[in-house]
Amino acid sequence: MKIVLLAGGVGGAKLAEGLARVLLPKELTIIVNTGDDFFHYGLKISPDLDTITYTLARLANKKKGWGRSGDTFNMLNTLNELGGETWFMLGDKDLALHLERTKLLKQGLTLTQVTKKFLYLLRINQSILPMSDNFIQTMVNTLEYGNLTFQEYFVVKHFSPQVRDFIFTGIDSATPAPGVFEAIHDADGIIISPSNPWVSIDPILMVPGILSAITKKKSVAISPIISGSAMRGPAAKIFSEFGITPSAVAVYHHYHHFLTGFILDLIDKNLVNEIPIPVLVTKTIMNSLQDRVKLAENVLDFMKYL
Ligand code: FO1
Repeated sequence: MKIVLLAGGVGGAKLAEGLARVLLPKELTIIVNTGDDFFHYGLKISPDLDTITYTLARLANKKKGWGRSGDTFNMLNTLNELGGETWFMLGDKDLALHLERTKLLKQGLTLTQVTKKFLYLLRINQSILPMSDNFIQTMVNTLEYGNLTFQEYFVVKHFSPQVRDFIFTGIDSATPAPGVFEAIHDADGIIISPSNPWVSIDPILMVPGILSAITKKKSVAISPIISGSAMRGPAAKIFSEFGITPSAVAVYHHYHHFLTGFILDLIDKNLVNEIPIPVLVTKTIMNSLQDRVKLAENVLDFMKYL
């Protein structure tokens, strides 16, 4: 079964790992959000691409959900002694990847080509594609500070400011990365990972052409909100700030215009009747590798009958 997974940060990476254990490498393409990307010390940082790549390479720091396991922070500590910016914690091994990516981009490679090169070197056989090779940046318009970059909002301000709106700068003139349309066209199904609908999934859907391509396919979404709250991050808080009661039903409505099926956690099984399309009720909380594999298997079985 050929699957395209739309993924952002940690929630997407966990399901990607489960699917990678169940599907053949060529059956899984992951289209990754790049709205979190930013320049830091002149380096082009693509956090969600790195989280997914490190996870499939089994190099990810599972506890933090970003960066590499077993990394050291000598550069950062020295930067601190020099009075530098240390709010974005770059590990020494992680830094090497940002240095190499920035050099390759400056030489004229696209983000897709750079990602493909890293996948080859890390011996990852699944396809991981940025949503676009164009630079798209998620700006968060907040009540307290006006426009913040995503990283300023998420890391510096710990997503505490009140969100009024999101602006995905550069998205209107962006095109999907090479291979994105083909992967969606050839897929037997599309899975929307339990990532943040607002800042991880919406940017992917808003790249011109992607939503209409997905609408033609069978698609399912796993709710990132369970009994009204998110496992981590600001998803539930943002729903509230937009005046929407955070729940799995709110997530369904966020995607309802294209979804074929929806996946709810066992805790929310009482919400089934509020969702007018086929629903799978299963354990969606992924702590162990076994949880990730089991969820992947259950979602794929569910999709077979849609
Ligand atoms: N998130 C944090 O909350 N604090 C950090 O210091 C931090 C460093 C970091 C370094 C590399 C990287 O790839 C991601 C990093 N993240 C950090 C996560 C980052 O903010 C991403 O945007 C999240 O993945 C949100 O999707």
